[in-house]
Amino acid sequence: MSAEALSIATGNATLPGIAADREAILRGLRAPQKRLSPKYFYDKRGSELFDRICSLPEYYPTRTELTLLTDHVDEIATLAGERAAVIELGAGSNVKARLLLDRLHAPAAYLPVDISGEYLLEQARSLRGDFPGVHMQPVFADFTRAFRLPKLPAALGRKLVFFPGSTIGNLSRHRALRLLETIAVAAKPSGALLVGVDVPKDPAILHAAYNDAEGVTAEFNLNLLTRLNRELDAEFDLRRFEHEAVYDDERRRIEMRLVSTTRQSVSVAGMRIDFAPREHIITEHSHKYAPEEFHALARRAGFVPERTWIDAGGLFSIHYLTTRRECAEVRYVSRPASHNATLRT
Ligand code: AVJ
Repeated sequence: MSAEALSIATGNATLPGIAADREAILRGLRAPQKRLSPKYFYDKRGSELFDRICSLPEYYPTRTELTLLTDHVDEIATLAGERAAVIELGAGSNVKARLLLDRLHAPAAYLPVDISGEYLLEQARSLRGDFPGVHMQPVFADFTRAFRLPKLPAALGRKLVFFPGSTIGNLSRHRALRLLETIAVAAKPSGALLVGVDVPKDPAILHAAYNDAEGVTAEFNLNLLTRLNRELDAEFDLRRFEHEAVYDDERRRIEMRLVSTTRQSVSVAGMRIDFAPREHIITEHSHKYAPEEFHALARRAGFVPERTWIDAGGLFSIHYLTTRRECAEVRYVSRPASHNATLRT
């Protein structure tokens, strides 16, 4: 175990918290359709609530993705090759990274990138003692904006960008394309992307996943208001807002909302925000992609889809893509027989 201090590199975020985003947040709250970015969910408490969501019986993505990763990690290791540098976007909990670092072939570096600074450091610290040979450098950054990656050690193998959890689903289809383009450029010439993507499915399954019986998702959603109260000097009364999550079958996305149960005015950072009865703030979109749609998006961004793994239930997918243009064939592995039933056109 190394006693050396592990410090955070600054990607683009500097201040902890949301005070620096005051203008953007107020703009969202004053728009005709009120909205808040889901990136603000992840203060310390929000990150902890999200980890609780991940182990809920209704929330299938995390355990399905972890099973897929566990089942295919040796093939992923072969594809990634020796001395890979793993760059994880939206790192959060270190469970998946631990699995990768355990099984990759002599991984050289691990750079978790996250906007939740405190949680990022805690998770990286608990990893580093177990992987003394891996250069570890947490990066405090909002990856939806341009950020600087710290210098990587010499004699690296491939850059492997790891983007699990269907976090990409938070972005609109257009912005997902832009982010994939950025990743492709950053990973060139021989880089790869391992990305977890949620897929369209029976709306009842989706509804349950975002409206759990225990109410943890509701607490996660409402915690955003608690955070605004604490960090932006807001005065939301949490008893006058409720959680709602609806699936839009046509756009293939979940929309999470905070619904005002009454007519009310709320002061936020000195501004007055008015709510009509049942008016809502959109707090999150979670887009779902059938494999073919994701491949098309990734190709437009400059990636070549090489492998796609889907569980037998057709619930979740992980894709391994490279920035090399030579290998064109996509091989489906464990493609469920019922797969076409989950496709939307
Ligand atoms: C972290 C964006 C993948 O969309 O499923 C879980 C966040 N929100 N439950 C998702 C979330 C409500 C999650 N992502």
